[in-house]
Amino acid sequence: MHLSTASVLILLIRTTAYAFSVGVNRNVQSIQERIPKLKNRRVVLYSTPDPQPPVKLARAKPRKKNLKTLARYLEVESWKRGPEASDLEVVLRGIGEACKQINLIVQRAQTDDFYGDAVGDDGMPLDGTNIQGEVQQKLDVVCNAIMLKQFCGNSNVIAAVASEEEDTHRTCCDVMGDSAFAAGDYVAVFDPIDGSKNIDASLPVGTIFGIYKSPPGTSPTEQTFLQKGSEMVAAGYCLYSATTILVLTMGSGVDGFTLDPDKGIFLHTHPDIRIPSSGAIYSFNEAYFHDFSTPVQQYLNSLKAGSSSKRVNARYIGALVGDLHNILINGGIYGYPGTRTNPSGKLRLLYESNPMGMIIEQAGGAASTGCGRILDVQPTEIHMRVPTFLGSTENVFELDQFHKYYSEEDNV
Ligand code: AHM
Ligand code: MG
Repeated sequence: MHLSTASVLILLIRTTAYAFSVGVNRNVQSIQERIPKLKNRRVVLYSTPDPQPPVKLARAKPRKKNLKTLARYLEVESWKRGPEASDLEVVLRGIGEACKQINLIVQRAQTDDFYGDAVGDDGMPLDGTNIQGEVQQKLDVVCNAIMLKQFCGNSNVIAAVASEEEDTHRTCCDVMGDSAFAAGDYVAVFDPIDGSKNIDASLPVGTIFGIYKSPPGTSPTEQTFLQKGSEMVAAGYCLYSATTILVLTMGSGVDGFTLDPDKGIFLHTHPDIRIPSSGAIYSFNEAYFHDFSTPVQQYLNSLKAGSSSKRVNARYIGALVGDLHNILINGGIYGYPGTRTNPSGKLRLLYESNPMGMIIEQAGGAASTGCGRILDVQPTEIHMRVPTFLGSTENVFELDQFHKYYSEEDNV
């Protein structure tokens, strides 16, 4: 029999390995003889590993932080602030519930059909509305209905509402179809689902709201809603993003509450939010650059040219709540300026710029039209628009200086 060199080599390796294993196993016996504790144990020093049972993946069980719930926070605040805050406590608690419902709808937007007109099981159009989700409706209509129901039906605090989704303001009697809902001392403004175009691409969207006092003893008219933002008693937003967070102010500081996905409750994760006094982020839709006014163009150019003290970063989600939350946490400036075709810009004063302005100011930042404080603008109609710049004080101040300088130059 003729053996090749390779075969000889393999034979040699196998023999050596066997001899080694025999040697090692003898060694094991001698070790066991010398260490009585090991006598009846299986000791393996050299062998191929036994097949292991499949690894059980432990379910990630994070330890919960010890955080206050939104309900508890509101309870304590209302105790600290007195009767007016007790009214707000009920309303803000209801907003928390509405945000939870809208959050679920946003999460189901890709898998459930919320589009098109309401239809019944037979596919025929329905004229009624059903906010429970059994009936297919447009997503913004469903979210609007949720907010209406929470504001008007949850308590007797709110007397009337104005929404981005409604042509005019509505009394709570009208919303609920019942004259029993006429008694509230407050009115609410809201945008149920801002940036809803983002939903198709699974990007962030948000809900924005503001609350005003209604003159006592009168039933609210359109005039009741045309109060300056500085008169607001509470404002907030809910961001539906990587986490769902509710940020609110009752006129002394800003607090944030993250929705705990396991417990389904908002927890006080962001006590006393303060915006950095300056920041690197600028958040503008620069696609409209050539349509912006000269001061805004010059400001943006100066940022990019690095003439500002810090290096800048552009971020634009296209949903005010998402963009502004980023600025609130990290610092910088959000801007939706007027354009040559729309000199007042796109954002609505009552239920977008004012509530966001109040939040930003309460967190230590600034809210400007470029030519003055947003919260000082006298509204003339419910859906009025206003150029909007919100963010860190130093950034907004710098933008305002460009407006001042260029308007002075125009007047020379
Ligand atoms: P909407 O209320 O119709 O959703 O529009 C408001 C949104 C804001 O959230 C966002 O900042 C802005 O529109 C984005 O507009 P644009 O696409 O023109 O940049
Ligand atoms: Mg909007």
